[in-house]
Amino acid sequence: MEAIVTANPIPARMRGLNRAEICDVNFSEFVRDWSGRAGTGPAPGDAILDGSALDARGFRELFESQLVSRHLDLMARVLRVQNKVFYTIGSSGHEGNAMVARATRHTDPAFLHYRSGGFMAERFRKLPGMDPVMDSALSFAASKDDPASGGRHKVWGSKPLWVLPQTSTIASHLPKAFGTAVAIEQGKRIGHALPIPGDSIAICSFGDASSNHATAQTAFNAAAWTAYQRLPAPVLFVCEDNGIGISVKTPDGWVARNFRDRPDLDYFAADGLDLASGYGDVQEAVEHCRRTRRPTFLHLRTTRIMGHAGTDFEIEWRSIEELCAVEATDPLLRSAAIALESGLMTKDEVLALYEDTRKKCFAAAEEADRRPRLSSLQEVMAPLAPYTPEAVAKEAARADYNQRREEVFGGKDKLPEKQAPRHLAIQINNALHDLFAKYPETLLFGEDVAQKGGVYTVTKGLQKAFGPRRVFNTLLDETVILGLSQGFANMGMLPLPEIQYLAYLHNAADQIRGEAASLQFFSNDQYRNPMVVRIASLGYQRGFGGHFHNDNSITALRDIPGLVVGCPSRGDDAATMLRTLAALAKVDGRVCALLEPIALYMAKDLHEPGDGGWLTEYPAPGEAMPLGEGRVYGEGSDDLVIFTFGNGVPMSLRAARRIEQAHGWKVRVCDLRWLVPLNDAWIREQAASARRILIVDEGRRSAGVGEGVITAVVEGGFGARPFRRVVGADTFTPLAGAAFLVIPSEDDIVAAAGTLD
Ligand SMILES: Cc1ncc(C[n+]2csc(CCOP(=O)(O)OP(=O)(O)O)c2C)c(N)n1
Ligand SMILES: [Mg+2]
Repeated sequence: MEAIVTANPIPARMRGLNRAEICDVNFSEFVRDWSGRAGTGPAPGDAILDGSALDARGFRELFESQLVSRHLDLMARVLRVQNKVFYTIGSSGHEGNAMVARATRHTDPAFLHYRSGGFMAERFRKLPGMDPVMDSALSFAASKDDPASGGRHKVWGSKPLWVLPQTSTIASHLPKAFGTAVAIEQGKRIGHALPIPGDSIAICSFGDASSNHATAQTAFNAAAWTAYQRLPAPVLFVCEDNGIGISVKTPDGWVARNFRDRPDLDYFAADGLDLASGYGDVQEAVEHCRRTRRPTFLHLRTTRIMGHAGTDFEIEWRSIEELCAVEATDPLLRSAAIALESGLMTKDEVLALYEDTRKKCFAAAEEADRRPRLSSLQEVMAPLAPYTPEAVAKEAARADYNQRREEVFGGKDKLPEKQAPRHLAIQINNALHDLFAKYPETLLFGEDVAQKGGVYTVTKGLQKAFGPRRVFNTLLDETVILGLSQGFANMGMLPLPEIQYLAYLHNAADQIRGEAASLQFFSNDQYRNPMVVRIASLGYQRGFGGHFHNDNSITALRDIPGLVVGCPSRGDDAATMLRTLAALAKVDGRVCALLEPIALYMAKDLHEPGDGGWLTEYPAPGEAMPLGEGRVYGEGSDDLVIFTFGNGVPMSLRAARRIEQAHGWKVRVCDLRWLVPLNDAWIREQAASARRILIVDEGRRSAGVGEGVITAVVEGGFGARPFRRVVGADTFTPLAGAAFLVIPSEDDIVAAAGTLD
């Protein structure tokens, strides 16, 4: 589109610092000064302009949505300085994204760019009785009544409108949008009752600069990888291209060049600055995505006026000529021109609508400012980690799927609880079979999990038993695995993703840290993405060396708000823990991780070769492990209490024997089992009667689990007892025998106990 306002010579008024004010005045002046020929005024069902795919009614509504979006921005700039509004990243210049909302349905799940205010306003039309102005104003004001996040963030979000609130991390929502698209199709294939119509598509919008991000690229790649195999992935990627990211310009033509010819990512372009000409192209892209179920890339031309945010004084780093030229591409000027040109509205009507919308936005903002804000820590955290212990315990112990499990295991006599004691890998495998029998909406996926049954055969037989629709290999990308998990969860399924090694979780951790674990918080618990992420973890492996297969960093999981992390050391515990994790996911929507100690997968003996001391019986359904409950070996032994987990448990039990022999002490070993959150009360209870305390933590020294245990002990008032920590070094793990130098050994435990004498 050509610039509508000529920027040369630039009048003094337009050289001002406050570009929001200038853009505001530009609109009114533009309308007042408009001197084109007005048409006769189309009827509601007529094309707004000759050749446009948009009718007059549609245009009028889109124009109104654009104005709502614009005036919310202008209001935010004014009221921010009065501390009535707390967010000024706006949608000005992007209002044409309203077309995407119009061409889609309110049941198409949407993951939106922070500039998709026009989309949001338009989507509100899809359900009767909803008010985009008030709802948005409440979010801008961080009001407790904000229907999207309950005052926790200014987000575009709505439960009834299927807009799942996004965080600020650019591009991080693309993998889950892809995941949601796949989930719509997968849900149908496994006979799962979807919460939305079966021909829905997933929509996500993002900026031009964001399209370069690794997290975005991985979603495009995964979508194309899927489509290449003729598998459906109905995701509409909407790139709102304004040519800039904060202050860095996207090279001219880069987005088109980068995406136009990508195989299996179908490219459409639309002018988001012009409703009359853009709408047909938007519609075409949407219809293509819905009909073909193929990943579709809609390149939407936008512009950015009023800076990146209220704090971005563009005039300080851009020439005034350039600024004015950009402002002249304001899509609202074009919409006003269309309204006038078509004869749909008079100048007075346009100006009245403009001012009326302004009034509504300010009135809503003032009202929102009078509403209560979050005022206590308890209120803030209420939706973060819901926990209903009784319901979880009941669900975890629910055992009404006997018939199904008999089929799965091949008859009553073959049920795992009727078999001889087995090692950890087998019991996890049995427990997974049971979860699949219990929950028909369970899916297990990851790298090598299907035919091969995982690197450690923990998932062996699952695909055979439950089919390739429920157990499948993904492409090699942890970000995508976790994006898929969020997608399946969004569609009401229970994902059990596997991360092949703990080191490779760190590679994609933001998908849990910033995304999955934050959804309940930022949606005020209206949206949940429950999952149980299984991760092969920790050191002490004799067969497979090196850092990345022995990673022992638990710290990165310890401070993720709301996450639950369990770490079983033996097979029966793993089975009952898995039941509880699945119940936490089902009942309270929690995001859970199970750290499976690789070195214990096959461990059979405890003290002597052949003693079978680390084999356990399979707990029959009906048994479950309460969240936070540890296991005590040597109840009543008080001379020394060892707190530990994972590999530390059998090591400490062996060391305990030696300590008992050397010092004559009675030793109690306490397996924490639950690492996040730590059960401080239980730790204190165990510490209360301890004469000496030892902590055996195979994780790293800094900020590891051991620090949490010590804090609980000291805060419990037991800090005066002699205590010591045996803990991994703050280092990467070397290859071969040297690996054992960096993590606690049995000798280290015995020696540390000796210092407590
Ligand atoms: C992962 C990440 N890195 C950096 C930022 C800081 N940041 C916020 S917006 C932005 C620019 C985004 O530009 P673009 O994708 O073009 O969107 P636009 O703001 O232009 O609509 C940056 C760098 C962020 N939010 N997330
Ligand atoms: Mg941009």
